[in-house]
Amino acid sequence: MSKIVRAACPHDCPDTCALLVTVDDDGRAVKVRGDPDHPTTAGTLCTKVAHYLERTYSPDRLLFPQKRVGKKGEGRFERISWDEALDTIATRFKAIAAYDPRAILPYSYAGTMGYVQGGSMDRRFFHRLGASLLERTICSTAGTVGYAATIGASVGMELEEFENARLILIWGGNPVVSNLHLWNRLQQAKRRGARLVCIDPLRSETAEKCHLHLAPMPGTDAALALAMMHVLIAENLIDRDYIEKYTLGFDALAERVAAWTPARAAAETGLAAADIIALARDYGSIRPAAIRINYGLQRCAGGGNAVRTIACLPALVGAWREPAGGILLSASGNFPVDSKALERPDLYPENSRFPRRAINMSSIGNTLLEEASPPIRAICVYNSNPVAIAPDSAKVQQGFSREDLFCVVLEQFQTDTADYADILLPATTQLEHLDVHRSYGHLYMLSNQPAIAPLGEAKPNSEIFRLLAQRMGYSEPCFADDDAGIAAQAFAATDQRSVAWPTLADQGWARLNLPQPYAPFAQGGFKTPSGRCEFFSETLQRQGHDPLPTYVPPHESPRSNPALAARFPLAMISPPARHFLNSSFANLPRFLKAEGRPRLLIHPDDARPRGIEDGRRLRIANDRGAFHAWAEVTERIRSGVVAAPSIWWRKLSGDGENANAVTSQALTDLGGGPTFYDCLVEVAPVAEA
Ligand SMILES: Nc1nc2c(c(=O)[nH]1)N[C@H]1C(S)=C(S)[C@@H](COP(=O)(O)OP(=O)(O)OC[C@H]3O[C@@H](n4cnc5c(=O)[nH]c(N)nc54)[C@H](O)[C@@H]3O)O[C@H]1N2
Ligand SMILES: Nc1nc2c(c(=O)[nH]1)N[C@H]1C(S)=C(S)[C@@H](COP(=O)(O)OP(=O)(O)OC[C@H]3O[C@@H](n4cnc5c(=O)[nH]c(N)nc54)[C@H](O)[C@@H]3O)O[C@H]1N2
Ligand SMILES: [Mo]
Repeated sequence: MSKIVRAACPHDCPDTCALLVTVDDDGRAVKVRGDPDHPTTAGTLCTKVAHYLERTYSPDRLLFPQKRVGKKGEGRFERISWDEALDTIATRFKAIAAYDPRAILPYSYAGTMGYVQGGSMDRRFFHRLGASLLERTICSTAGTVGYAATIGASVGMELEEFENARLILIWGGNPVVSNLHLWNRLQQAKRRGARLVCIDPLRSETAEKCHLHLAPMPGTDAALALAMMHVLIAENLIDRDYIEKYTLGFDALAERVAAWTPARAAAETGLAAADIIALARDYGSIRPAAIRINYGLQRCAGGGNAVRTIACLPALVGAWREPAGGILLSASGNFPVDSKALERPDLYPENSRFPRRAINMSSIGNTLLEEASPPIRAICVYNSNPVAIAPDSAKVQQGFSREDLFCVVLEQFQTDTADYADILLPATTQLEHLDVHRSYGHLYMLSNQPAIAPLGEAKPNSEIFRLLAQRMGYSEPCFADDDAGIAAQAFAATDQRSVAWPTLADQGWARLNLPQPYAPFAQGGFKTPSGRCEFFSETLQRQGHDPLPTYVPPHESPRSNPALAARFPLAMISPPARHFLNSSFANLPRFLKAEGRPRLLIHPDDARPRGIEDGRRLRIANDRGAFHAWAEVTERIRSGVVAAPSIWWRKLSGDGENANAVTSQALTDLGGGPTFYDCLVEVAPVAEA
C-alpha cells in the first residue's frame, strides 16, 4: 500500500507550497503534487517542483563524502568515509580557531528555507565556534530595511486578498515566473474586472498579460513614486482622515514631493509624464488598490529608498482601510519565529581578543581576496552556490581558488562552488529530511515530514553540524536536539499567532492565528517606533540617511555616470529564468532543455547599430569581465536596457561564465544589499565558439 506524506517546498520563493508526496511499498517516492486543500497552493505546482523527483533521484546527486584530488576548481574528487571527512574538518577548524576563530566563515543562503536545515544547528555550531558572522544580504535586505522605515516590519496584505482588488500595481516583480500562486489570484481579479499595471523595464511574462506596462529605466522607481505622490497631493486625491490619524510627517513629505514634477520624473525614468500622471490618478481613485512590490526593483544603488518611498503610497490614499488594499513585499514579519532558541547567539564566546566580526555575503569576492582582517582561512558553504550567484565572479572565483583557503561544501550536486571544495559532503533533499517552514508570501506555517530514507550516504545539514559539534567537543545540550526537537522550537509557543508543533506536524500546514479577512493597518497600528506610517523617519535620520522618501540614482547609468556610459552604454538586468530557481534546477536536463541556451534580450534599436541579428552569439562585457549569450532581438526589452535570464551554472553555460561575470560588488543605499541590476555593459556580436 502506498502512503501519502505531507511536505513543504523548501525553495527560495514566496509561495512555499504545501506538497503531498506519494511513497510506494518499496519506500520510493513516486509522485509529488500540490496540496489541493492548502489555500495558496490550491493543488498546483510550478514547472520546477512538479518535477521534484527528478531532482531527488537525479543520477548526478552527491551520495558520499569526497576529498579533493585535483587542483582547486577542477572538480576532481576521491571518495572517503564520513569519519575521515568529519575528522579532517574538525582538525582544521580547531587549528584555525586556535589562531583566530573569526578566520572561519560560514556561507549559506536559502537553498532550503527550512529552519532545521538552514537556520538552527548550523548557526549554533558557528556561534559556539566564534566564527565570523555572515550578513545574509544577497537577496532582500535593501527592501526589508526600506520597507521597515515606512511600515515598521515585513507585514502587508494577505496574498489571497489580491483577488478582491480593483487596481493592482505589480512593481518590480514577475509573478508568472517567480510567484506563480499570486499570479493565479491576479488572474482571478482580472476576470472580475480589476485593472493590472506592471512596472518593469522588461515586458515580462507578467507584463504581457497586464492592461498597462510601464517600462522605466532600472533603478529609477523612487522617482516614479515621488512624482505619483506629487500628483496625488496636488490633485487632492489623498485620504486626509487616514493621514491625520495614522501617519507621521505629511507636511514634510508634501514639501519634498512638490519638487518632483512628472516632467522631472519622466527625465529620470524614461517614462512619459502623461503616463505618470494617469497612473497616479488611477491609484488615487480606484478602490481597493493593491501593490505587489518585489525584489526586482531593489537590486540597484537606491533599492532601499525605492522600497521605502513606494511603501508610502497606500497610507497617502488610505488604501490600507480595505483588506484588498495596501502593499505586500514580504509576509515574513507576521511569523513569531524564535530565532534566539533556534540559533543560540548566546553561545558566541565573549573574548575581547576576538570581538565579533560580521562579513557581508554580497561582497564575498573582495572579502576572500583582500579586505578581511583577520583573513578568511576557512569557508564552509551550504545552501548556496556563491561561485555562480555572487556578483563579480572573477573575484569570487579567484578567492575560492586560493590554495591556503580550506573550503568545505555541503551539497546535493556538484555545483560550480562544489568544484572548489577540499571536502565535499553529500546533503539530503527535502524528501529525505524533516523541516519546518514559514513563508515570505503567505500566512501559513508548514511542516515537512521525511518521505523517504536518505539516498546513499547523504545526511541532512542538521545532522552534519551535530556530528561536527561532537567532534569539536561541544557539550551544550542544544547540540543533542534532534530535528523534531528543533522544529518544535521554531515558533514561539507562547505567541498566540502560532500553532504548536505536534499539531502542525500532524496537519502539515496551518494559517497563523490572525484575523481573517486580514487588514493589518486599517486602523493604523504600524510597527514603526511611532506606531504610524512614517513618511518622516527618525530612525533613518539617526542612521545618517535622508529621513524623507528620496531618489538615489544608480551607481551605473547613462544619467548618473555618463563617463562610464560612454564606454558601456547599456544597462543590464539579469532576472530569474522561468525554469531555474536561482542556480538550483539549472543542472537538470529537463530545465536546461527548456531554457535552451544563455540569452540576451536586446531592443532592435540597440541591436541594429551593433550589427546584431536575432540568434547571433554575443559577448557582453565591462571592466569587471565578460560572458557570452545568444541574442534575442525583441521589443519586449526597452531600449537602453538588456536582460540576461539567469542564473546559469558557469560550467554549463558554454563559456564557463555567466551574467555575474559583469555584475558589481557595490552595495545598496540601505541594508547592504547587492546591486545585480545596476550594471553597465557593452555588447558585440562574435563568431560561434
Ligand atoms: N522561477 C523562478 N522563481 C523564483 C526565483 C527564480 O530564480 N526562478 N527566484 C526566487 C527568489 S530568490 C527571489 S528573490 C524572487 C525574485 O523574484 P522577483 O521579486 O519577481 O524579482 P526579479 O525576478 O529579480 O525581478 C522581477 C522583475 O523586476 C524587473 N526589474 C529589474 N530591475 C528593475 C527595476 O529597477 N525596476 C523595476 N520596476 N523592475 C525591475 C525584472 O525585469 C523582472 O521582470 O523570486 C523567487 N522565485
Ligand atoms: N545575476 C544575478 N545573480 C543573482 C540574482 C539575480 O537575479 N541575478 N539573484 C540573487 C538572489 S535574489 C538570490 S536569493 C541568490 C540565491 O543564491 P543561492 O541562495 O546560492 O541559491 P541557489 O543558486 O539556488 O543555490 C542554493 C544551493 O543550495 C543547495 N541546497 C538546496 N537544499 C539544500 C540542503 O538541504 N542542504 C545543502 N547542503 N544544500 C542544499 C542547492 O543544491 C543549490 O546548489 O542569488 C542572487 N544572485
Ligand atoms: Mo532571492
